[in-house]
Amino acid sequence: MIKLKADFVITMNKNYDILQNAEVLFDEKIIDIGYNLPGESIYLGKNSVLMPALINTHTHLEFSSNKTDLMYGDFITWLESVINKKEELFVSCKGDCYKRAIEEMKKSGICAFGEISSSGGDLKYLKHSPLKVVYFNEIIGTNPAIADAMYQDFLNRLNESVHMQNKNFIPAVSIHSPYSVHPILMDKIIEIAKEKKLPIEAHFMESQAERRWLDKGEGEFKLFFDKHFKNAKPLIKPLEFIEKFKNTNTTFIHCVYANEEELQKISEIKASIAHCPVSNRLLNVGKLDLEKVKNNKIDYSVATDGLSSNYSLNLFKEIRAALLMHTDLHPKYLAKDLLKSVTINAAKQLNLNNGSIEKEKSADLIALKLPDDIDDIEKIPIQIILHTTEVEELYINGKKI
Ligand code: MCF
Ligand code: FE
Repeated sequence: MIKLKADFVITMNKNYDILQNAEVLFDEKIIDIGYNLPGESIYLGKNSVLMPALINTHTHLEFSSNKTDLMYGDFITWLESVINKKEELFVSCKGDCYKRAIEEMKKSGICAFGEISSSGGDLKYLKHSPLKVVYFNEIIGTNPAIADAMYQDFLNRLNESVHMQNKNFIPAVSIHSPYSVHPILMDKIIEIAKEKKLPIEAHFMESQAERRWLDKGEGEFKLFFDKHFKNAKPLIKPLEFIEKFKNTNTTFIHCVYANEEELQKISEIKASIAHCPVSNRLLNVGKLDLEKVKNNKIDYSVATDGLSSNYSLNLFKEIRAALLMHTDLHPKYLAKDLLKSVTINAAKQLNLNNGSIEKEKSADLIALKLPDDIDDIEKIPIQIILHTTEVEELYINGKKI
């Protein structure tokens, strides 16, 4: 049993309680939070903060060897560069490359991440990860002639990951996007997810090109599809796509171009959104309208996406970018929301029993220091985001990492 005492304990409970000079008692799970709890306490020091560890809901670690290979600035140009460089990047990401990616996340206080696996090549490097992994086996493919083969390959990868399942490694599924997966494949995979209660992630309405293609079969995606697959047509309407995920735990990634009707549908089926602001900026697709997301009562997480569209997997850097980018929102309240987005909201999306400091939750915690004294707890969220890049301590399942 360990008892930590901090100047500020951010619980991330429903009331967003921040307790001063409080203690947290835990073993693998959180036993109690409060004052004068039994046993010797370890004081985390002046201006210390103890809070739930962060959760990065959406990564693509297979691309972690990318630094200068991919082309930023335009979505379709980026996609072409991914198609050209993917194999090369995957081959060059081996043990050390995964270790570095995980190390960077760990330093920024991440205890768990959602990994989109397109090849399964990452499994052997991630199955013994020190961080919790929710492993999303990705399906991609619109060509009915090879749909069976794609499905079989997907099933093999999924089964392998299901065999690895333990409390820190959780299998899941990902349908790449409405423009890149055949509806027949979507249905089969959603059925499996329902049956096995697996979380789902799907990229959705990331670019203007995707919007035009799905609405009208026009635009840059038409040129892209004409070049790669002759006579392609959009295979599904965006609303129909969302509707398919009813009665599942689905997170739609990006949603920059989702319209009001689609956001309402996402809300209605109780799905959620992952927002990747740096990725959206680098692929130059604009930014998610967080105000509309909130008005529709949709929970969102903030995630880094992969090094395929980011320079870093550090989640504090990501929420700092979000804080600075969303100039239409009040920074004090946005900061509060952003901390929620990478803890309790993210935990819900990944089906994890963490993300808040409450009894019976996994003891996944971080300790960090504010740069100076704070006279009003209202100031804490924004100051944490402005001044934290790496954390002082990370506990996962009650063990210091
Ligand atoms: O989220 C970003 C941008 N949107 C779509 N896909 C990806 C992202 N980062 C990596 N990807 C992967 C995706 O999982 O790139 C491939 C897929 O395997 C694109 S389709 C050739
Ligand atoms: Fe992504």
